[in-house]
Amino acid sequence: MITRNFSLLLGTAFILATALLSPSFLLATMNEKIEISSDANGRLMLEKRQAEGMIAREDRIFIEKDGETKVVFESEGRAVEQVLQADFDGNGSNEMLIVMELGGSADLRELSLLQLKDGKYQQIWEATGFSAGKISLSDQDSDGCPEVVIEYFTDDTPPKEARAIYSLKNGQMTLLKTTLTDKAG
Ligand SMILES: [Ca+2]
Ligand SMILES: [Ca+2]
Repeated sequence: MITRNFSLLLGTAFILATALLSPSFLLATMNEKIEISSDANGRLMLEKRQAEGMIAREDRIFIEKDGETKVVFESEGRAVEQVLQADFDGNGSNEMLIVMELGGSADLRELSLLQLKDGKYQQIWEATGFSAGKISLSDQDSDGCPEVVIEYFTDDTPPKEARAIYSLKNGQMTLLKTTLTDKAG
């Protein structure tokens, strides 16, 4: 009886080892490329990367043109969820709003805004801490440029639904207003 159980155990271990070493398991490492947009400047691509057995994401945003690749953003452990391109300040060129997930129980979002300066994308704003944040763009003050609208939950107990509106004016991202949208409260 003991011998049989032992051989069963060996058999299970063998199957497990085979599964772990098989190419299909190795391919579980995420490496997915998504085209965000494409114009005369090239193709803007998002590459979602996750090393085998790791939780942290090492995503990259890069521009592909004439077979050359130029990395414009690295997520450094965060997962890129959305990349929104719009002319937030009306200066004639599109900024890039990157929405990232930090993970964890609060399901926090982190935002990074990149602006084209001297032909290079540079981060001009970063914000964090929007629990279960949903990010959208709409022109809240009717000046023809979109604002960043963030619907999220506050860290009150119990959490309340809130909305924050950010606007890019004169090179500065500023909080226009925060309102509680909780109907129950
Ligand atoms: Ca702009
Ligand atoms: Ca506006």
